[in-house]
Amino acid sequence: MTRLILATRNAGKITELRAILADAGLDHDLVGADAYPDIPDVKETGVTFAENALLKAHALARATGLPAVADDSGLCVDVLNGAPGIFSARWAGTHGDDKANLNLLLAQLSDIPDAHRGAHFACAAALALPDGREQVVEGQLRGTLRHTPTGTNGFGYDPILQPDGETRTCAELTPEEKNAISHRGKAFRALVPVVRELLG
Ligand code: ITT
Repeated sequence: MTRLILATRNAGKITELRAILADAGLDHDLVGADAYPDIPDVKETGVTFAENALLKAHALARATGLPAVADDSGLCVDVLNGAPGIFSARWAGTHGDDKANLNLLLAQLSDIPDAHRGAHFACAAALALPDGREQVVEGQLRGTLRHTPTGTNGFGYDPILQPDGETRTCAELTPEEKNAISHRGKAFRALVPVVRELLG
């Protein structure tokens, strides 16, 4: 069975990726980057989701000699011209402090009425092989930002994004419901045929 590295240290993402890839019928041996603790974190120096996803996937593929998939994702707010965007994980300063990031964003948008609270989650999913071959695909989930966080599922900004056509936030959806419509679900389902083509 071909081993495939999931190049992320975000536990919420690893859970989602395992479910999305298994549901899509990918029967590769999926291993999280946490299985390789000695490999240093890659600096996300790209200026697009796609560039950063490729940086992460290539770094892990080079370091392990195994094919790697990575995503770079974030929340893009219309009235902030797409911010926090690629800075979503460190919007309040500390990388991965989901609560501080969400609270800062809510404070910044406190005067913005519902009609102007449009936003989307974006995800670029990348596959990199040790020989340097690469592919990247993207997915989005459009919605509206709530004024107060609701729900306990998921991670990051899930408690404030209400997908279009839904009455609940992403954090009130079951994992299966979120994966079926999410930016990450769309991007990784599009990546599966690419993985099959390049890895067999
Ligand atoms: P890795 O780089 O190790 O994959 P990370 O958390 O740093 O983990 P990103 O750089 O891609 O990942 O940042 C993604 C951030 O965007 C994440 O921390 C959340 O704040 C937000 N985000 C992305 N997808 C999300 C989702 O499905 N639900 C809620 N927030 C999400």
